[in-house]
Amino acid sequence: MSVSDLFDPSVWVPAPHSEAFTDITAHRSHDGAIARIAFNRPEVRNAFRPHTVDELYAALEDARTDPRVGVVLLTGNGPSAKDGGWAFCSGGDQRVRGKDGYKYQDGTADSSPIASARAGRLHILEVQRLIRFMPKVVIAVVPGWAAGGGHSLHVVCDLTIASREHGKFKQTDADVGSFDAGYGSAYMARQTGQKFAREVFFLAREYSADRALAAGAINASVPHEELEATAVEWAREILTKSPTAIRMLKYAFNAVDDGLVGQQIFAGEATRLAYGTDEAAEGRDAFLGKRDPDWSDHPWRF
Ligand code: S0N
Repeated sequence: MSVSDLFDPSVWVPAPHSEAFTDITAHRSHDGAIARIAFNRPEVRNAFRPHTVDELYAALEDARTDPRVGVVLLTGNGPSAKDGGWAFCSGGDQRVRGKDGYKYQDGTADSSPIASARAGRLHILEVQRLIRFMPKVVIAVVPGWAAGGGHSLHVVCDLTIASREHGKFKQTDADVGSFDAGYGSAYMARQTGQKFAREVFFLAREYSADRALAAGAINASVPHEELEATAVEWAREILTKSPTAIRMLKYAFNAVDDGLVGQQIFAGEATRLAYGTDEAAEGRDAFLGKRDPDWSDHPWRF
């Protein structure tokens, strides 16, 4: 079934557990190596409500833990049946934004314990962290507007490929009294430099895909009709590489901006690699054998 005008049904099959999704779609390539996850609310420029974020998190977590998946394409279905407009994502659904955050519309009474426990959650930030920390390459595939929290999502993805004709970038946060003071802004400044990032946030202007490319904010601007095919091509190229090398490189790129969490994640991977050495096995075996370890086969390398 075609879920979007750019979706090629010959490339994709439904992802496991995806049947119940209402606000997103989730697919896998036939060999399972590429995940395609798409916002599916084109009538509101793919804005996310809390339920959308829950589904997005579940689909990304599924891709993270699926050993076949090496690359995730995050995109937006379209165009809008209303006016033909295209969007990657326009951020938080302003229609359900209350005084203390975005509200679920599942009929739960505001006075219930669950409603008060989840009030004020901005759990799109949990999605950002999942994208940031998953040891797989996440590519933002931008067929139209990337605005507000949707702009932040493209910033946090590892790579961004946009439609030359319809890809548009705009950080509306300050227009609507919202601010992504984390990855959306500070990490963007790392990518493009402070001056351009401050301009994007302070003026909330609209930027074309070509302008974003020139600013170093995205990786490629390609003809609209070729957008998803190009993303699949990039994914296939990445999939020819060593999974461990890609994993270590992603964590190395992250570490410099992620403080002790970045160091912890990179260090965990280093420990995991070290566990595979004879030297580490000697330490374990000596403990289990109640003897002193013999490091004589393991020189102090320089
Ligand atoms: C995307 C824009 C620029 C597109 O303009 P265009 O093409 O002129 O279309 P419109 O006619 O404006 O829109 C078509 C229909 O879609 C509805 N709509 C669009 N965006 C939203 C939205 N975000 N929420 C609800 N509805 C939306 C329009 O209303 C219209 O509907 P109809 O046809 O019925 O009139 C333009 O639409 C635009 O500027 N959209 C708003 C963008 C925005 O301000 N988003 C919110 C920004 N803030 C967040 O996302 C905060 C949440 C968040 O993610 C966060 C929170 C804390 C920390 C970090 C973050 C983070 O940023 O990640």
